[in-house]
Amino acid sequence: MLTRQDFPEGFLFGAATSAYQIEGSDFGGCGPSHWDSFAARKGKVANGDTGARACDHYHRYGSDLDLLRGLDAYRFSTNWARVLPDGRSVNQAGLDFYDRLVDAILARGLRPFLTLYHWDLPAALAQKGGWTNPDIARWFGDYTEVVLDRIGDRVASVATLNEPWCVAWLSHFLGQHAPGLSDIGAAARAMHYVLVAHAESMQRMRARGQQNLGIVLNFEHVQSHDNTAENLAAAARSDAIFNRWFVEALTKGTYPQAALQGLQPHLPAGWQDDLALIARPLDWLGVNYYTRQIVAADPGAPWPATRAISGTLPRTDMGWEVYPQGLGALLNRLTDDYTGKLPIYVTENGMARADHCAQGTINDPERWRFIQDHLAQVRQAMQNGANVKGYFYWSLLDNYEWAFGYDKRFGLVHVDFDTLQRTPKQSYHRYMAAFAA
Ligand code: IFM
Repeated sequence: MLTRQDFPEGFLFGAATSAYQIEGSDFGGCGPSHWDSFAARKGKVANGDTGARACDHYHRYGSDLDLLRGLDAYRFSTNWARVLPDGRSVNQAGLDFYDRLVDAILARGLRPFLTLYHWDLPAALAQKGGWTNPDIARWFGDYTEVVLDRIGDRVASVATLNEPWCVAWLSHFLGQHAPGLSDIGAAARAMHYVLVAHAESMQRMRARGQQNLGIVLNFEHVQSHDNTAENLAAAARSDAIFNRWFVEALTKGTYPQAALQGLQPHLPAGWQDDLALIARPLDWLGVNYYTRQIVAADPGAPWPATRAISGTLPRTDMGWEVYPQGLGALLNRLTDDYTGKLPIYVTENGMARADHCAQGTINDPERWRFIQDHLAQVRQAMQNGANVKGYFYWSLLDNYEWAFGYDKRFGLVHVDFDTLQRTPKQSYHRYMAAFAA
């Protein structure tokens, strides 16, 4: 079994959450976000669930943070719609909440790892086109400054955005997340503007002297179904859109050709001029990793004309194959091809499981195996030269799993969504025994 001793001095162990998924957006003057509008549309979110109450972390953050005592760091986000309910005017109660939250994180000896955007776009900004409107960069820059004016003096690190692929492609092309579009033009604009918004936020933070700035990207291990030329090319397109688009722009100032093939005609005029700013240096890169994807060509489908092939590995409750080797391969690929010595944090990794609480006990050995197997890959990648500095389990609590509502449980800690009772799972006890200082 791997424990803290198997990792270098200073390697951080933590857990991650996000605002909309746990806080409860009914409280404290939070405004409506595009997730509230999306969930109100029939069939978009399981049971029509929203984050209105979620885990009621807004009121229970103190005892929730107590659960993390002994770990090194806590990754959390601020809700844009709580801070600026109409997208422009400040909700002081929202900032007061994050002020208390950061103090409470520090009081428990944890480093606050802030993410500025984890998908809770104010509905008022979504109505103006959200991530497809070029003004999003200025809006996001202004929001960045409002948040950091209040808590920037105490956070250990700041990520601009969580998972821009989800913000852009999953939400505007695949239609599975808010705003639920299936429009290649909107998707291409969002793929670009999300990076322009990152660049604007970074520039504002650099100008204020804010330290330790990064972005969190999601990656999957992409494999071709077989060695035919069509399927290899389809896998390359998928890899370019999912894995390469963002990291290549951020580290090299280019977009991959295999993705430009389909996206270039829809990009805004002058997009090339933004790349120099997008590629300004990061202090670290956040890597979220959960699974692999097997890809084949689908000639009848619109570009990128790919389809997913079902693999044969054991799956989590999300239906995602468990493929730890993909994390090791990814960390080495990123190091070799993009990041070099840049510090990397595994900012999310975890599994959903249909956990049931029986007399106050939840035994989830598969989750502990999942964590151990992925950490073994992290360790191996570090031995091969990857500069990995920390690992955050997703997630501390069972929470609002977006389009799946409350049906999928990723937490180390079980939440009963009727009573809101928290019950640490077996994996929580093992995680703390192995990795808490
Ligand atoms: O719950 C999400 C999180 O918000 C972003 N990354 C993936 C997780 C599991 O789907």
